Amino acid sequence: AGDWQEQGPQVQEAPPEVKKPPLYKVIILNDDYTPMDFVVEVLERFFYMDRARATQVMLHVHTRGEGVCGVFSRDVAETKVNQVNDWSRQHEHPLMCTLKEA
Ligand code: TYC
Repeated sequence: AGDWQEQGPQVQEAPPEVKKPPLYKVIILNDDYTPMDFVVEVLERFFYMDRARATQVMLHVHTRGEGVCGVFSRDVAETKVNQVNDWSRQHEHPLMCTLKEA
């Protein structure tokens, strides 16, 4: 008696020890100036899309205003956003990428 290991079913189940980390969507925004080819190349380079998928996402963004490039941990999502925005600025395009909690 008193040994917790013998209490079996009476012992209350512990809450889950580890919460899943929140996920973030990386969103790409439309603008009037960035060339379509450049957007397709960004999606291939930073999000590993094939040409068909990258073209589909680019056209979705072009017609709808924004679109999801992928869903990642916060660290990875922030890195992708910075990489895309830096790359676009280096190439003097106004293309904008941002984060949204998934
Ligand atoms: N709207 C741009 C054009 O007509 C193309 C474009 C697509 C720009 C997607 C940004 O995220 C974007 N050249």
